Amino acid sequence: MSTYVISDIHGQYKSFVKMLDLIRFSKDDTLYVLGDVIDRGPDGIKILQHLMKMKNAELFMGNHELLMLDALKNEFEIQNKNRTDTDDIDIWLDPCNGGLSTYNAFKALPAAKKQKILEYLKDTWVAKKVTVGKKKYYLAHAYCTKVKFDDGIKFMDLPYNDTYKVVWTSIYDFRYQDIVGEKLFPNKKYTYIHGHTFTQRLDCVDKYGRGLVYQNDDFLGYRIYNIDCGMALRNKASQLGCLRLEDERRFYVYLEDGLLE
Ligand SMILES: [Mn+2]
Repeated sequence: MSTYVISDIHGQYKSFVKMLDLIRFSKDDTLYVLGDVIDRGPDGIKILQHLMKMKNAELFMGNHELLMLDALKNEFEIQNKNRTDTDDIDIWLDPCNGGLSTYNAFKALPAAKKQKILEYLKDTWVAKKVTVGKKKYYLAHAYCTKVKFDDGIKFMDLPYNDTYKVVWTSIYDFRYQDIVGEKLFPNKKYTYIHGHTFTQRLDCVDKYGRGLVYQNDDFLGYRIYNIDCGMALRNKASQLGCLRLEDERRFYVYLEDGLLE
């Protein structure tokens, strides 16, 4: 019975399946997926559908899932070429966000399957507290919410702007902003685990330049892990990282197929 956390799979289905193999994921284990399952890589929808079938996997909202939900509010307009309010879909499909592969796969699905996916995305966690042994963890895609909650808070239960802040804020950019005096996270007893900012940006790499899980036991006074090892880059430095909470062991699958070069 182990607890695993992964993040930022970004459409790389094969790497995701390899990771489940590597950790020998079983029905007695729990998998927390901290968002950004979709976009950039080819198979985001396939990963979502896989997760939907897993009883012991829980998805968190990432900024890419939020982009998708916002964009698809306008799907009817786009299909009918009646483009009056399509900013959101343009933002999602812009190459800087890489939503096109996800959008094309979604568009090809029958209406009932589309509906199930959208319902699943709306039912995701934004933040959740998990206790493993004596250790307490706080999980979210990128940041935290100042809204108080017990064990976890879902997208539907949090005001939109709060979700937006949780999924888009990089704490590493925050560091250079003038927030001295404001608490970064709510409670120092927790270890904060997030993705969103690939660890190559923090120079946390192995000898091949591949992203490694970033651990900092004193990040402005907080214990943190960043487990986004750069699948978004789609190059030879890209890895999928996974953290097992019981012993904080890290697992890696480097990206083989799906490279941009
Ligand atoms: Mn992200």
